[in-house]
Amino acid sequence: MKILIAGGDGYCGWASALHLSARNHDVTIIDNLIRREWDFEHNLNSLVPICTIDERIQEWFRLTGKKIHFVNVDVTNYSEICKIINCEPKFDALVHFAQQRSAPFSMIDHEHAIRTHINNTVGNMNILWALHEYSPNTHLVKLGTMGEYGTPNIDVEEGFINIEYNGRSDRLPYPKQPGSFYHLTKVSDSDQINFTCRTWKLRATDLNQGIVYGYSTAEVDLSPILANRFDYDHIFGTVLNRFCIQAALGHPLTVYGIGGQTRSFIDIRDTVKCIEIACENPAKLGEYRVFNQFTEMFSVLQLAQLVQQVSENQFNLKCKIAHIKNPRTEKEVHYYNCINTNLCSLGLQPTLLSNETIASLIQLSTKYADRVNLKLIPPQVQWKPDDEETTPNIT
Ligand code: NAD
Ligand code: USQ
Repeated sequence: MKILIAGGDGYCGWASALHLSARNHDVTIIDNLIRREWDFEHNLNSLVPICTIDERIQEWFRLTGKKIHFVNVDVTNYSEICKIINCEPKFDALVHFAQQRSAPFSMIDHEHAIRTHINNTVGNMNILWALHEYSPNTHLVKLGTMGEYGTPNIDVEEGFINIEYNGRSDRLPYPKQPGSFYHLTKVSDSDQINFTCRTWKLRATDLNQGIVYGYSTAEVDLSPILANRFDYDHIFGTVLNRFCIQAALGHPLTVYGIGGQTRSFIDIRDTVKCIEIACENPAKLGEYRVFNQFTEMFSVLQLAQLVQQVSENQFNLKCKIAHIKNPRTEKEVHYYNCINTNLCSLGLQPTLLSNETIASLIQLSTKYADRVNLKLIPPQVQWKPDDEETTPNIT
């Protein structure tokens, strides 16, 4: 298949581009490399050093003889995105990763919220318009997020829920309760995509992905020049990756509040498989389908305890769990049960979180420990109002 990967220089996008190219798909990456600029602007760095996109692509060609094309395109620039989507032969699938993806980044201040909103919402709408105008057969595979649903007191279905009301029934979009301006943009994207599938008969798969953890994939591991980013900072670092890095450094694990916040998780090795499955099993014309892309659910405290056990038992590292004041407005104890049958029924065989994976992340972190700026670990973006009750320090 001819596949366009928007955001292919990022954590999920780079691993997916390599995975699809390895399976003989004809891959083109578009990315405006803005994530590298945001890192620079906020003094952040990936734990693992990453090469330029040109070096990465050359190395992939050198090792495999497979060509990945790269074009520097900003998806918020409509004429640029139209030019790409209109080129012949048309793309079979467009995988859209190209967004500002950090909840804390979107909550820093008014300017960061607006930047996130414009980047994500305009970018998504440009892609939909360009597909409508130039390539309505191309299957849009869009990265959404499990955080669109929030933490309702009922099971979370895959995108839609059957409702009975006043003696009538319908299958309606599942109610959304996002927890940050970033997550809100994803809700808006889902509405836009659903609308354009109904109205213009586009075809799309909305992948509501859980929190991604891990580093290794078969392709990324082939060479240090193919290295992927691995974020540990308080803005882009996600919880399990952060805990593994903190354990390697002997830093207390930063559980926000009680740690009963339960979320959905997926190993990056499964992310790339899910993208392959979605591309190779396209939605029908006019169909908007939603897959919940995660394999397991854990509370933050459960993860901290797992990382603590592995660091103490396998590495003899002293590992403390620190319950620090939660900077976010979110429930710390709640019901959480999400359905994820769609991808499994198309063949996904989940890679479950293992002690080996945690150990490999601790080892990776130890290798690059001297690159860590400890000041980037404690949370600095606060969106819980100051007068709200705070959690006691129960280390
Ligand atoms: P990332 O920041 O590592 O990569 C995003 C890439 O998109 C970057 O290379 C960036 O330069 C590019 N980009 C951003 N705005 C762009 C624009 N306007 N034009 C062109 N390129 C642009 O993020 P990631 O972790 O790889 O996440 C990728 C997608 O997956 C995001 O949409 C994110 O919301 C979603 N997702 C990620 C996770 C996770 O845990 N990492 C979980 C669920 C969903
Ligand atoms: N948390 C801690 N300690 C930390 C970091 C986070 O306790 O050091 C807690 C947070 O309070 C939150 C949970 O862990 O309850 C998850 O936080 P996170 O930063 O790992 O993930 P989140 O902000 O939800 O965002 C990440 C990605 C985003 C993606 C989302 C998937 O950055 O792109 O959309 O995961 S989901 O959470 O399913 O919406």
